Amino acid sequence: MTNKQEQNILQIKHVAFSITKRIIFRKMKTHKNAIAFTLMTFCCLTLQLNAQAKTNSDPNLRLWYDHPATKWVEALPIGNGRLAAMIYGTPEKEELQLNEGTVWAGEPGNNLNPETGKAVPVIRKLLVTGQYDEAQKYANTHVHSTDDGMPYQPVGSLFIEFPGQEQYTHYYRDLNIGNATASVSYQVNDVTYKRTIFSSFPDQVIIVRLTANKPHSITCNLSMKSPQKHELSTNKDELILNGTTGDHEGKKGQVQFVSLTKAVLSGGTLRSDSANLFISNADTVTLYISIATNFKNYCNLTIDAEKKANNYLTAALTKPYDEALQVQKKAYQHYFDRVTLNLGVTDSVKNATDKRLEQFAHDNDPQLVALYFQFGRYLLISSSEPGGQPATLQGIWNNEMLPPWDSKYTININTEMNYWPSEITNLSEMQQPLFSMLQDLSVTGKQSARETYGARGWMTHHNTDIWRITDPVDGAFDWGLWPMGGAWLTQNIWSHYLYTGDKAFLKKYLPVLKGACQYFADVLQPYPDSHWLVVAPSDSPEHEYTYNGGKNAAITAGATMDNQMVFDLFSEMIAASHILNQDHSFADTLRAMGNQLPPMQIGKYGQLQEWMHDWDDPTDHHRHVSHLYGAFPSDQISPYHTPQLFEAARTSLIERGDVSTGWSMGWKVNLWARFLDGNHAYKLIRDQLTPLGGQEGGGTYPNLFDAHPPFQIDGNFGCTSGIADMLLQSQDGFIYLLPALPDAWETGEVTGLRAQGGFEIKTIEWKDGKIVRLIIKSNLGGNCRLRVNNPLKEIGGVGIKEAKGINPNPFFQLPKIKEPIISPEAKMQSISLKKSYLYDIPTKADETYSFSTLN
Ligand code: FUC
Repeated sequence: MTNKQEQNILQIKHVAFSITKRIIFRKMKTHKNAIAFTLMTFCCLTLQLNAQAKTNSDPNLRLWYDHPATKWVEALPIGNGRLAAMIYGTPEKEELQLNEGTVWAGEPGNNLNPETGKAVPVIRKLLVTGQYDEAQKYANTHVHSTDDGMPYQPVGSLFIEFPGQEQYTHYYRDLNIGNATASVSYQVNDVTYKRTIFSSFPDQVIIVRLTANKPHSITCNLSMKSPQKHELSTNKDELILNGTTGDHEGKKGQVQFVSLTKAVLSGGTLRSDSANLFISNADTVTLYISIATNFKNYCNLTIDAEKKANNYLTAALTKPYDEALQVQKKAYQHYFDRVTLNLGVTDSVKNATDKRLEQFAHDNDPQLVALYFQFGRYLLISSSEPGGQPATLQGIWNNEMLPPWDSKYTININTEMNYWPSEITNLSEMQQPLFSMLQDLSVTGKQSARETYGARGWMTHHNTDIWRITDPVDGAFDWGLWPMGGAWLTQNIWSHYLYTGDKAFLKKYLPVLKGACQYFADVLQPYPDSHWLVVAPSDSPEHEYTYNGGKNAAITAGATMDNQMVFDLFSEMIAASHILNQDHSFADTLRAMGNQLPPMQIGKYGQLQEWMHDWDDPTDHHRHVSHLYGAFPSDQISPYHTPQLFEAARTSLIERGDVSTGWSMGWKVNLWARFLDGNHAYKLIRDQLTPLGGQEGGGTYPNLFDAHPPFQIDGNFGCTSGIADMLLQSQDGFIYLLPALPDAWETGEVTGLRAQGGFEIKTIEWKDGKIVRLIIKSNLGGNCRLRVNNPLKEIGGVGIKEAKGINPNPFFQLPKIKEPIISPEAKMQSISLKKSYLYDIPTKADETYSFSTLN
């Protein structure tokens, strides 16, 4: 059966299932029919099994290569949110470069320097009197924290040498993202060797299985290397590495880690010396790699690392290999199988992944986009599991002691971008580590709020790390004195609520949201000659402006992005207070202050102004497009509700250009989706899926890691989110299906995406750009307002009607955006929107609704 046939059968089963389920539900309501329930459970199981069989065997869910990796960015990543490896797949010497999520340099402690607190009032005064350049110079000399954050660091590498295997044939290696296993196979002297490697979430170990198709064929030596301070030893069949992380910028490396590699043989013999294991003539070898550290939380390093590593290992050894593989697949597929994407398959799919990437600009290879999309989901599951640390700048994969930007959390775009795909691509649980970090920051960030700014609540600047530092990093300059980290990160609390309707979650995190608001309620400053309140000092991330005919500064008061973010933050707290019926008087204060935030402004080129003054330069291609936060990820700029701002934001994006750093292109895919221009969004995907070196700026490495360059994982996540946003949006008061479909994807199917209001878009199938089949599950009930580009009819007659007025569903309420101030020089054009149809469907919780095209 071809993959296409397999998918068709699955689709037919989906329809059959939803119809059967509807009939059965009706029956259950009237007769409480037990037989019907059994039948439904059977249907559910059959479907689940089919979906699983599909992802297990789908050849389109593989990154594969016909040669070993020679560079780190060719190696293939596995991970369970805590334990990760990069696999090179070299026959004669395998390398597994190992990471554990809590192996960071340094020790607990914040990075406050009292000098910053003293400098803030001086900088503020210079800013409000228009002395920007002077404010910048003063900040540059006076803002220096005690440290600039600690680097995330590697554990080391496990090497498996296979003497005499330098000459091989029939080489193949892959990463199957359908079941999260990597494999390598090749032939030496008529013997076929195979390696299967995975990082198990249920068992918390990495397992390497070595097999050969002839008995007694596996002879190999195991050793380890680490760039950390470490000691190597062995204990019979176990290779042991004890290490301590690096000192950095005055902080002592205090994370102790233990790596245990246990070899289990069938057949053959094993001997060891002080630092190596030697295996001879085995039939199969299974290696269990267990790593643990003394890290308990950001302020506590009291875990017994050796005991923890031993406990994981002992427990893992009780399970037969096949069972360990099955439980890992099941745990992974629980998340991964929720979404499928089919954009069509061409012959290009037969080529190795690196060849496809090279040819993507010239080939018709829609499946590479689907693979890249699913790879983003794979990376999020593998680097951000509940209970672990949030995905860093490189996810969880890093081989350097001093990685780029320390591979820490850059929170003026990059960490937020990591989580953009989480809700829409049905991986809501993967946000848990981020929420947990927010809770930590709401404690450590109180110190910065109080001591650096004299404010209540909590705050953080543009970087943090595992110790949850909150004061400026790398000086003031174009980046450091940006007090908005808390404001941006907390948006995820609200969007999680909008997607899930989880009130208990909202209640739990309300203190975090409230603390972030308290800080801004205390620090907003009156803007001269106006009634406005603004954030000062701040910057529009990493971007300088030129004023007074040639002076430069980045430090500013009232950057557009800050106004937008404080507006969101306050609106969210006001809404949360209403939903949870608490903090009403604080909400009133925020309402009054929110009314004094400046409106967005449209400058002389018709652009959305990035700053309070019309300083924008239309020839500037800076990678950050911070003022467009209002269009994505926020919902303040809309073609339907704020058309002038929509047009201005679009003009700004056109002027910024397309090709840029990897993550910048990822952001632009989302923005072009929000501007309802599928072809432009697709152009950005092409730019991003360009091998590095093929253009100025970023692109993609052979292992599909995003290239800033260097590797940053944010671009992977940004583009994954953008692809989803081209197919589904729900921020604008309705659910828009296929809002930005490019001509290149005229036929396809996506299953399992999520929308605000607890709607799961079980299936959208389209042909020639038109939806032909649609299945939506309502988890919370309520009005489902749909916008579609072709007319639909509901199957089952629950009542689809043309939508009118404001959407009554509480998850789709839009805050009122102030009218923009428009420069008299701006030549505004009115926007023209594609014809679309707006429907209302009343839904009940846990019911599924099917639609087809209206011919
Ligand atoms: C921001 C960006 C850089 C880089 C760094 C990690 O500072 O401006 O381009 O991505 O984060």
